[in-house]
Amino acid sequence: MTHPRDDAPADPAGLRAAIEELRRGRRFLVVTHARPDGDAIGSALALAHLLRGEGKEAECVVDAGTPPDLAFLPGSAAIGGTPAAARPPYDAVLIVDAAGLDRIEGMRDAVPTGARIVNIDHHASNTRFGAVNWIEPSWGSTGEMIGALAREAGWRLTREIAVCLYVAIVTDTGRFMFSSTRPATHELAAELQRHGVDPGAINREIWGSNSLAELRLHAETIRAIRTDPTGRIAWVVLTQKMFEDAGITPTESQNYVSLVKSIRGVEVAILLRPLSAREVKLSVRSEPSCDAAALCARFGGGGHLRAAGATMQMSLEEAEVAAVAAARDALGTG
Ligand SMILES: [Mn+2]
Repeated sequence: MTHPRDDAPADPAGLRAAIEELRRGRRFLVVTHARPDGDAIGSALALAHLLRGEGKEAECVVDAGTPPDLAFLPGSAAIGGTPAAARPPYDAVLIVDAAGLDRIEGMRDAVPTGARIVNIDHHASNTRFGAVNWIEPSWGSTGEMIGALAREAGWRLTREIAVCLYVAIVTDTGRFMFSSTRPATHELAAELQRHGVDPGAINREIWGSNSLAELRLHAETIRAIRTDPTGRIAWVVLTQKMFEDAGITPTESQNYVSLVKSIRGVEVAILLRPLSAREVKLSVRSEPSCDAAALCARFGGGGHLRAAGATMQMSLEEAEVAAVAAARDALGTG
């Protein structure tokens, strides 16, 4: 089986427009989605490092700052966690890995009114909220987009940039194992390794740094998995109490939904955890028989065909019923 050439962007005009914007400006604000994962923080930092390498100013703000488990990324300590950390004016605000402007949540206040927004993202559900939009829905990570941008612009990679991009890519492609992984993904990873990335060291930082408490929470999560009678839908509800008992703060990178998805025969895996009394974070992973982004869109969210999420405005109990019913609908087993 041969693969078509896959390294060309689907939206070359978007890429060119983004580069033009970055070449023209001198001062930039870089923002990404709330509760950031490795792709969000890695892409934002890599873009900021690239711009600084070109003699420009780039500040990063992210809602609540860098999660502790990604604090090893070069430059993460300088990321602002509140809108007040932004110091306008900016020539453009660069928003990465966010499907909609609402996804940056509290950092909307950091974006000056009337700011020129450059939207760089790989979610099919992206709402094209920027003055410039570059969207690559078939690419597995925003990190791959930043890598392609650097190459197209002829900007030099440093070890710092390579580490940030590698973490973005390795996390969002499920360690190069999701179906979104392209030959070009591996080619970029190889280039990043040649720029000083140590894959073993990154593996230890991300997947080999569990505390015993985190592993115990894994065990609790597995214990709490429920399945529907067909065995095609599995879900888990993580309660505040489970986190409190374990003494753990929830973060996006814990990725418990993959544990649920790993059960043979499961086509839709659902993870629910409370954000507040009437706000529940929904995460969905699916087989091609279910469009995860469409499922999450029913609750105001979005994402990718096989990995998506939403913030459900209801109680945890209501969210469980609604999410499982939506999965049954999606599979036609309702
Ligand atoms: Mn991403």
